[in-house]
Parts: sequence; structure tokens; C-alpha cells
Amino acid sequence: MREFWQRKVGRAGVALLSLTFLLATMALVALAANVRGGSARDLTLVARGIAFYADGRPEANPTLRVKAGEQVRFLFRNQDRGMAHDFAVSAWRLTQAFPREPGETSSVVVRVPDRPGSYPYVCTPHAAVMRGTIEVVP
Ligand SMILES: [Cu+2]
Repeated sequence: MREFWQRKVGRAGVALLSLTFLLATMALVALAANVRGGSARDLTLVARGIAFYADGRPEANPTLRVKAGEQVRFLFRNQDRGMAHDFAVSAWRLTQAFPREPGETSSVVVRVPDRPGSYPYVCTPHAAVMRGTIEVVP
């Protein structure tokens, strides 16, 4: 009888130890991914001729589709040499300046809100013509 219980505790102990090890490993992997920012998706915006262009798509001021809750790294490039552009999403309290010179990049990492919906984006100095919509999809 005694041997039976020792075996039982032993197996449970091994199982518990294995589970602990597994959880610790998963936590470390998640932590490493976070530290690297490996989960952020890149989205490049180019300012050109007082308009926004995204990821090489041809249309000006395109609708940007992002997923609710995802991490997006916005990268900004400016082909209007010396002109001040920014990317502002007032609903997200976000304003990020574009660099002044072509060849330079600025960036900001954003965690997209959990709630799907449409959010306007503008360039503050040129809000009349540089404006578009961010669509947050589930
Ligand atoms: Cu602008």
C-alpha cells in the first residue's frame, strides 16, 4: 500500500514538474516575441505630392485595413523633400511626424483597439487633402 502511494505521488510530481516546465517555456517564448516586437506587422506609409500612399499601392489616401487588437508598426517615408507631414489618428491620440528627407524613416508601434470600426487619419498640416480611413476589422 505504501509503495502504491509513493508511486502515485511520484507520477503526479513528475506530471506537475513537466507542466511547470512547459508553462515556463511558453512564458519565455512569449516574452522573447514581445521583446523582439516580433508580433508587430509592418505597414509603410509614403507621403508624396501631398498625399498618402500605403505599401506601394497606387491609390492616394488609401483605406488602411488592420485587425482589432493586432500590433502594427507604421513606417513613414517622405518623398516631398523638406515638407512637414504627419500621421494623426485623433481617436487613438496618435500623431507621428514623417521625416523631412527622402531616405529617412520614422516609425511608431500601435496596438490597434479591440473594437472594430472606422477611424479617420489625417496629415495635420494638410488635413483638407491628406486624409483617409483606417478600418479595424475583427
Ligand atoms: Cu502633409
